[in-house]
Amino acid sequence: MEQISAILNQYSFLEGKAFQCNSFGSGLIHGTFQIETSDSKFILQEFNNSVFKHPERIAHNQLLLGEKGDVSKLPFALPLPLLNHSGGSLTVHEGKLYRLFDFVEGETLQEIQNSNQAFIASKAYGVFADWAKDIPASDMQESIPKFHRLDWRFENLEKAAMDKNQLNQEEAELLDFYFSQKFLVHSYEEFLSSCPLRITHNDTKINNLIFETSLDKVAAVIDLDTLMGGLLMYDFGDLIRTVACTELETSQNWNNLAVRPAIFEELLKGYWEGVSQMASTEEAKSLLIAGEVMTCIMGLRFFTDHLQGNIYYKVQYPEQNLHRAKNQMIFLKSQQEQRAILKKIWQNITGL
Ligand code: GN1
Ligand code: MG
Repeated sequence: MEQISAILNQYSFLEGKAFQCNSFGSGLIHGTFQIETSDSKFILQEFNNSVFKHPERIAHNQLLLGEKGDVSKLPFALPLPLLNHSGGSLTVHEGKLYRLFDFVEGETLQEIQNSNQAFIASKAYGVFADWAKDIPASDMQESIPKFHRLDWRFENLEKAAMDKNQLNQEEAELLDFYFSQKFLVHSYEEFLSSCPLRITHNDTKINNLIFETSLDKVAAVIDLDTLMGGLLMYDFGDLIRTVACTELETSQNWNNLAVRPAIFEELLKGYWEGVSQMASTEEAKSLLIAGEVMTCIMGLRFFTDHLQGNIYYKVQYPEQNLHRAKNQMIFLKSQQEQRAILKKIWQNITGL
């Protein structure tokens, strides 16, 4: 408590105030606490700087967003870190870094419960991209370098596979599959050169939204650590990857793992409502392969981590990253098998 008090005292509006502190949520990266005073609530985060090695870049990006964008024009909250005495968003205490946010009331979901939630979730991220379109993305710094570069993730798998002498049959099958995706890397590279750099969230999972308690409206877009310059396809693609699949990314229910075209449709309708005014034709086209690109990226990352001995992702059992990579492989295949159906939906919505 004394520690927390010393941190909170670095914020003028909390100086000397009585408070209660409880650990909060299920986040795996940062330590999270809820702070309650007599009249307000806050979230205090202990920042994990071994995962995010460039906290100053994150702080820079978020400050830029707050300065150049008018957050009050968004139909939901975008909780940016509050500023301490020295005007900084990162507070240092005994060698550790902390951030403080206003608390947003509401609920988080790990999975959607109905298709309208897919629509509103996706629309929120689309509206966010449109809102941020006038902030120069090139002024943003890379909080995690090359984060969604499919070409780089592909090369990393090539290297990891080369360093490993022997692969078992399952690993060899997966490697063949991922190597067969070179064509997808080429399509990605074409879009990378033809699409403008935008401000993207880059981690658009459903649980990075806070819904109002009624669960039919987005109250806030959170987790802005990976916010930086990116392609629209990254944000839309990660929504497809995490919301349009019949199974979670940890599932081993291989036979029931497929894309849900009806959910793809809701996601695209929602995202398109947000971005249709700003998106170029090339960007609109990129949305059709966005899900494949992001699924492939995550498959490559999981598989590379498996070959390297699980150094990045936490695993509950040794083969978990292999299984995650297999899950993403099956989901990617499903999207590619159903591309014609998805394309029809895409044509109807975008009019292209
Ligand atoms: C990581 O930590 P979390 O769950 O928010 C990863 C994302 C992946 C996700 C897969 C910084 O996100 O890119 O999509 O795992 N974030 C980072 O579950 O690597
Ligand atoms: Mg996150």
